[in-house]
Amino acid sequence: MIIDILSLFPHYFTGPFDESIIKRAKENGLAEIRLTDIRDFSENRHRKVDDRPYGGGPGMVMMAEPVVNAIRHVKTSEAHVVYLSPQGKVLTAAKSRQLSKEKHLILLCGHYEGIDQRILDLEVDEEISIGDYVLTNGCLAAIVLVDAVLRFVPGVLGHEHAADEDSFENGILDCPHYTRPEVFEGLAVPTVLLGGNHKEIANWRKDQALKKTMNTRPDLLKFIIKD
Ligand code: 4HQ
Repeated sequence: MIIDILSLFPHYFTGPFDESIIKRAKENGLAEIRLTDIRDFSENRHRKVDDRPYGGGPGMVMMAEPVVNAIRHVKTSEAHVVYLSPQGKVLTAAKSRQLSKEKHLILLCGHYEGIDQRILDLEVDEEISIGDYVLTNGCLAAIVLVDAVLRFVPGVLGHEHAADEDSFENGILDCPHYTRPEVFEGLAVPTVLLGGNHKEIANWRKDQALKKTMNTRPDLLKFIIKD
C-alpha cells in the first residue's frame, strides 16, 4: 500500500512512523509512506499557502491552488483521497478495514481554520474525522488513521489473525487480559484462565467483554443481536 501524506509539517510524522509495527511494515515493503510539504506547491514568491476567509471571521484558510497542485502531483488513477477534519464521518474499525484494501491512499492534513471548500469539491473522495474534538492540525489525525488502517493490511501484525480478535471486531469491547504473576499485590488472576478449559475460557471472555461494553459503551450494544 502506498500512502501519501500532504501537510505543512512533514516532520511531524518521522517519530511515529519510525518505531515499532509501522517501522517494520515499511521495512518489509507492506507500506510505503511518502511525505509531501504542501508549501512546495505554492506559486507565491513568499510560499504563502493560506489567506483570510471570505465573509470575515477568525483564523486563516488554506488556499485552493497549492493544495490542489500538491494532490494532483501525487494522484494516480487508483488513488483514494481523504481529508481529515471534524466535519467528516467518524473513523471506525470497519472503515479502517475498508481503507486497508486501497492500493493508494492520499491523506490531506489541514491546518488553521480549514481548507477552501473547492479543494473538497474538486479532489477529495472522502472526509474522515478521528473523533468529536478539535485538534491543532490534521497531522495527528492522519497518524491515527494510518495506524488503524495498517493493522488490517495482511502481514503488518505478526500473528495474522491478531486484528480479528481485538475490540470492535465483534461489535463490542475487548475482555480483560492477564499475564504472570498469578497474584499481584493481593489480586489473583481469575481461576478460569488457569484451568486450560478452552470452552470455559471463551465463555468467560465473551461474558466479561459484554459486561464491560454494557457498562462503558452501551451505545455499541444497540444494534447487535448475536449468539
Ligand atoms: N482537525 N479529525 C482542524 C481535527 C480533526 C479531527 C483537523 C482540526 C483539520 C483544519 N481531524 N483542522 N477531529 O480536529 O480529523
